[in-house]
Amino acid sequence: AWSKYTPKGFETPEDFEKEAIRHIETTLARSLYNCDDFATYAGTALAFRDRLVLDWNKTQQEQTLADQKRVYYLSLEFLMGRALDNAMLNVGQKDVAKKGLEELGFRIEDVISQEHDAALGNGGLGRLAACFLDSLASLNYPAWGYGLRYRYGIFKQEIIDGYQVEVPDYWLDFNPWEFCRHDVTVDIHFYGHVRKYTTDEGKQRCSWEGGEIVQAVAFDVPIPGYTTPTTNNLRLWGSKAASGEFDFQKFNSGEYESSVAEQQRAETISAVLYPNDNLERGKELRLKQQYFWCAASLFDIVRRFKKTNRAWGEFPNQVAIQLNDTHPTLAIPELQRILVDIEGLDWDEAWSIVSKTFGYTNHTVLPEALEKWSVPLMQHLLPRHLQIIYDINLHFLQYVERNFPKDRDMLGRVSIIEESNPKMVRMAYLAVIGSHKVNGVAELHSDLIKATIFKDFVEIYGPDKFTNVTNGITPRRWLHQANPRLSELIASKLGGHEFLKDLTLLHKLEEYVDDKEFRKEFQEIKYANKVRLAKHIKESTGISVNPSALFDVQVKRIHEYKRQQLNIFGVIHRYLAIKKMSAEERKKLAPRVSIFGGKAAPGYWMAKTVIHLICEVGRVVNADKDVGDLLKVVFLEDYNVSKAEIICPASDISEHISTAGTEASGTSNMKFVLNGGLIIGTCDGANIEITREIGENNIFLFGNLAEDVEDLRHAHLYGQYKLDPELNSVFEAIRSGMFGDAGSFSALVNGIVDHGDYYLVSDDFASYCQTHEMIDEAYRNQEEWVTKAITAVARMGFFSSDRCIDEYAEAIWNVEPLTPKKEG
Ligand code: DL6
Repeated sequence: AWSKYTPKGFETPEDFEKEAIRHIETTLARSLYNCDDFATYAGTALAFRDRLVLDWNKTQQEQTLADQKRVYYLSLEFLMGRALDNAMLNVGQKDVAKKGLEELGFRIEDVISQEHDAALGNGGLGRLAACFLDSLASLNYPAWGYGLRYRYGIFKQEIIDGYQVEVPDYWLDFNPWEFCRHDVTVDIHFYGHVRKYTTDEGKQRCSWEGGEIVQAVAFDVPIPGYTTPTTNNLRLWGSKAASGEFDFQKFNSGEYESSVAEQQRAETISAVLYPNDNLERGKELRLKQQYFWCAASLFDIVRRFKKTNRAWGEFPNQVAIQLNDTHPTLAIPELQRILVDIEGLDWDEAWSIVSKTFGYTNHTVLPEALEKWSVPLMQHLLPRHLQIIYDINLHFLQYVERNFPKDRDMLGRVSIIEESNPKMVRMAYLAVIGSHKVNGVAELHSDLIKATIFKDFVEIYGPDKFTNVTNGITPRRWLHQANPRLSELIASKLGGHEFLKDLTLLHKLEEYVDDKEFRKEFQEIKYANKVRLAKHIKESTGISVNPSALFDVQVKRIHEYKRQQLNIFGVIHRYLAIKKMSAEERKKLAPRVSIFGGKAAPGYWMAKTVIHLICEVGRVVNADKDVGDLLKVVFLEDYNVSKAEIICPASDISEHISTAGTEASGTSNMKFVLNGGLIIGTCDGANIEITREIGENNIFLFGNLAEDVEDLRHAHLYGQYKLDPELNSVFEAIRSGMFGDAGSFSALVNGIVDHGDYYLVSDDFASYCQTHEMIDEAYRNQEEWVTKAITAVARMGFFSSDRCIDEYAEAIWNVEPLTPKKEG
């Protein structure tokens, strides 16, 4: 019944106009005669926000009344992108707004594009959290997201003279989507010392004293579900000085700078998102961020639970907390501290509650991304938590010793404390020990964590503690919003938009795979999306590309394991081949546009070198008249969610070519296929399940398998390393200075030639290039290509984030949806 839900208000475009104009004139104090796209965006956003707020309040009331188990999703990143388009579509009122805006003299696309992306994340992990929030609300789960309200999201990337330059992303000038809850604050404690004391009942207790206090302030963001009144809450914490104002005495005595120092120090905690993807750097401020957010969230969750007056033993029946990677692991000792030190529970009783409450999702096996914190740093910042971690470890190691008395080495291997210098706290181990379920994010990845980083823990706890939930994406944003024409075409064949709530319905599209009109329309939509991207490329880079060319896209964070270097070496190989081709051969070749996009972490020099090489290759190739439209190379600046919405629908082929075993899942692979693009990929992450679902004939797989990677690496280091001859020609071209100063790229080349080729670029190069030739060949046969693309779309039903959320709800959280009450 709720799929038919339409919220009250805006029954006509005039209704909407009235509200938007009211906001423009009163809330924004702007005259209608002086109203530009931005003011119109602001008025539209505020008008829609009013609608959301009514449903939001009601949802919160109903959830409180129902008093059933809730999910709390703790994530240091929520890569939300823009909210207005999503809000309009989810409440089913975009058409009304479009007409209303037209009547006011505005184009809805121009208005929507005024919004600043909410870019509080680095890449896949943060975007997954955003998709999950959409699915949780759309499926009516009582759920809250908890994160940090960074004043600066991920930096903006500018490309200047072929180099990445980072520019701060101040996104809060005008943000109508958040509500500051001045009354919801939590005091967060840092530093100080621990005092032991005996209670009146003669029990030994600990109290954390001294140190400093910073205040957490709640900012709430409504998360509307699709065609349901359920509007959940994302609570982001901002930091400020606990004393509130600056030090007046210091100010009066002329110490202006130090008078505001405390305030500034406090505000620094939530100031910036760390811009690293799959890399941890162990900075004190990052640890502060983590504790600040975990402590504030836990306080809030416990406060809500205590209002129900239930016994503590019921906590895990009311509360499921999901840890998005290890970043929120401090929530485990924090809950133990609250229960033992503040609420006075015994250790074992508290631990039984804690370990039933948490679930932990692992998103990487890359060693450089596994979090470890130095013991001295933790001792200094969080002295009581370090004690609790040591006690958790002691109990755990005693258990291990009892159960595996013969394996003496096991204790050292599984200890939360690594006996290095300095000693380190292994956060992933703490997360495993403190959670009742641990999951990976694609089948291969979930198998790998069991076979590698958590092998001992599988032995200790048994395999049932470990499970898999393959990632997914929300079809509302990644199909309906990003590709409205395709969404409407599908709806016209499936008899409505139900597939946006049950993506498996897409399978019915296979009936239309031979339908001439459907195929034609499908192709026209792809072409129109390519024209839209070509326009964006022209406007942002000045490069003209032919929309009839094959668009080959790789957009994601720049990382050696994702292998953009393999792609650009392949492009150079293609360029050299074209230069040698006869006119006849050239005629047979499908023109190509190689499109790259993605940010490199500011301190990741090798990734920045890869960006520079792509830009330099583009500079040379694009200016080569002899090559013309046969090959163009584009680096798109500042890849983000709203750009992905333009790019994903416009690809013919996209690249998901990580070294096998390194990409936990990948989610853009799903977005591209759902939008009618084919993919070239390695047997890695979710590519494997995509292949299983859509069929081997509809994907271009290449390269070595995960099980062979270790042996190959070993052979590189200790055997005879043989560089692929075609790759060698590419390197010779680079060394010749064909793409500018060869010295700039020497480390990139030498890493492969002289330093072990850790990412197996050379091993996979031949099969990569051959597979691209197969793609050329396949693309020449447009009829077959379209058949593949339509078939693939029809078989993508599995990859909805709704399916993931239902799996988490059943296998990990044990949470039921709450169907909203009908108005009556
Ligand atoms: O699970 C979401 C996403 C996966 O799709 C990517 O394959 C994976 O690389 C990414 N992992 C991280 C890990 N970072 N940390 N910590 O971002 O997660």
